[in-house]
Amino acid sequence: MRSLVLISIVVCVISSISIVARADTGAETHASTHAPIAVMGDHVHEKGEVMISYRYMNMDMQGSRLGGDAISDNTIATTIPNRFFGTPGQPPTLRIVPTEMTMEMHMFGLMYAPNDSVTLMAMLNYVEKDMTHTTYRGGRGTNVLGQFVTKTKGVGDTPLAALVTLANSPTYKLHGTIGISLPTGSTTKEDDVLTPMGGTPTVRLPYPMQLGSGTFDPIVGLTYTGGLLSSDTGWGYGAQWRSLFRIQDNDEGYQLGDEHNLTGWVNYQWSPAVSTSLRLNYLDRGKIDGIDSIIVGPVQTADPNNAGLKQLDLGLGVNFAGSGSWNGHRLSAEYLVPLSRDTSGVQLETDATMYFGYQYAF
Ligand SMILES: [Cu+2]
Repeated sequence: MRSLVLISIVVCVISSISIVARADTGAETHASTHAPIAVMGDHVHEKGEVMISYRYMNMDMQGSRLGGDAISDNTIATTIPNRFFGTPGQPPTLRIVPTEMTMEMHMFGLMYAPNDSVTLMAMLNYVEKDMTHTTYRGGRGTNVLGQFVTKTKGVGDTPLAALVTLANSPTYKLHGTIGISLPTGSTTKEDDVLTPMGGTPTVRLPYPMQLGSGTFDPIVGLTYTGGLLSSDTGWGYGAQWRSLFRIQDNDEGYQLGDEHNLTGWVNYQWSPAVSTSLRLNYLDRGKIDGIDSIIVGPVQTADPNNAGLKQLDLGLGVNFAGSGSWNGHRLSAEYLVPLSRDTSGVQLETDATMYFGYQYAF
């Protein structure tokens, strides 16, 4: 994770030097006209314009949390009840404790504006997840039997959206988002686990390790950008509301929780080629409704109640916009750290999320 941040910083610095060196040819694109890179569907295009983009995300989670407080692995293993206790072979408490998770996502985006008031966008996501666990020996006590890692990778869900311009004045812009997330991500991924009795069966992995929702999920949102829209240096700002609704159960018998995202940012454009940003992001994710009867185990992630989350993140970002022969090219990075987290039940906690993006409009 640390090396990734360093690599990103180095790439950004090198690119900024090359882009700034070309800036004297007269910039047509401005660094601050886009939101920080982790904000999706933040801008619209003019008639006939196409944009391709690639974003990389790395989310790092370590240690667990119950509500607003950290909880130790030993406490989970000895005190948190196992909802499956009573079925054969299930211990009374959660004897398998996730200790760490990394989620990486490669996002390939396409935007196209058939006219000046509508921009269409699609995103193809490739997801890789791995989760490390500690298995405690038998039904009680704090003796550790061993550790194991489960891994999944593949295509995630595919959002399609139309961004509709509602206002386009010299001082601010406003557009609405309406779309749908297609269930292209798997909900039936399996891997080997280590049980408290020492078995290593192949099982369907718990909810956070699956790649998609299994449902068609409507997306709605509203994005406002203001301040600096044409001058070379100065402040800009923006805000976005975006919600993803779950309106049906998937084939496995459950639906993931709705996701509501509210974010606001300010950015300062140092030159047409470079801007930096500060952002607050609030995520409210509901708990899972229903249950996949195949997902059973003495582990927090197998309980649909351990899925709701309210989290406030602070994001630091940088945007570079090319000019001259690099006009239309953008390079961006954003680093998010949580300011507050409140989980429903026991969950791994997010420690940091890194985004890196490249965009090219023509
Ligand atoms: Cu675009």
